[in-house]
Amino acid sequence: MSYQNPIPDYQLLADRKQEYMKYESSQKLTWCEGCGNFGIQKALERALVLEGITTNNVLMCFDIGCHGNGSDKIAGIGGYTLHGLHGRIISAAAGAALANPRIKVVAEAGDGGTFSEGPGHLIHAVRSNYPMLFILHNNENYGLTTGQASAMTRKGYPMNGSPDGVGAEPINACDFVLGLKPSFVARAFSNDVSHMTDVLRAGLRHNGFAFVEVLQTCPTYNKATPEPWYWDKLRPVDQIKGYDASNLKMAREAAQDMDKEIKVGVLYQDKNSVNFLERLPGRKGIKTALVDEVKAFDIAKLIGPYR
Ligand SMILES: Cc1ncc(C[n+]2csc(CCOP(=O)(O)OP(=O)(O)O)c2C)c(N)n1
Repeated sequence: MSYQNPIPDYQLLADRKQEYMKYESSQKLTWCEGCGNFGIQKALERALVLEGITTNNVLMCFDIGCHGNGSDKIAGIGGYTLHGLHGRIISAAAGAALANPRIKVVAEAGDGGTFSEGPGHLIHAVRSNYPMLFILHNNENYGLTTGQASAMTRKGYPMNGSPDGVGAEPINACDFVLGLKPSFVARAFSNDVSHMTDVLRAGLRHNGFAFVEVLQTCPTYNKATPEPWYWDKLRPVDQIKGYDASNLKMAREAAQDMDKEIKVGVLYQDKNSVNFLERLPGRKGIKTALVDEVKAFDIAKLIGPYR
């Protein structure tokens, strides 16, 4: 390990043990041994509890994939989860976030779903600045369907279905999103739970679309970058003298290098971010949420003749 972890807020977590236990589920987690999803789930649970967000005040949305198998194994008591279609979870989560801004919306998806099936949804969520936290589980492959190459797989690395490797360069997720003038971009490592907890806490507090890429170990299918490969390269930006997370140009430079040094932490944040709902002229001065304004409407007469 090349740097010192911040000391996590153990006392506060201990004080809130009852809340924490509500996020724990008695169901068996079926991820492979050493899978980074365990760490991501733990960090998210801790971040929610430390931010004082109870299970009935959050909607957790999952895409299809290995990470999505966590959807029925979190928030076991009184929590709300949604398991969507592959590559489409951002749009479903955004709808929920806009309909009821009083709840916190968190969406999670793999690199396959996000950057092959659903990049259009990601692009417009960033531009629109929907109020939600999005966690990209980047294990550099399609995990659930047993290790095919994704848009994040390293060039030339043999995978199931492409034994000679793919010829295309992988997409750098943070650099891609930073090119869209986002309001929040961060990166973390799945096996550094305390650092990731801090990053997710910052994302939960952000007013707008908070994009967090988690570099996720996948010992079963991604042999190119095993756990020690990451530890040797991680560099938290808050330990870099003069690093300014409000400077988009600096953030892009920091995001680009993924071989010599991998920058982690909040790479970029616009602290004056104005979210999608706040920007809508038609919603100015309206105190109610869209869910309060929905009225019951009897459609029986409309469908009557076709029953
Ligand atoms: C539109 C669509 N395309 C393909 C599939 C088949 N499929 C299900 S899971 C999966 C792989 C998921 O990979 P990723 O999104 O990276 O998540 P991971 O399993 O690695 O967490 C695929 C291709 C699908 N369910 N829906």
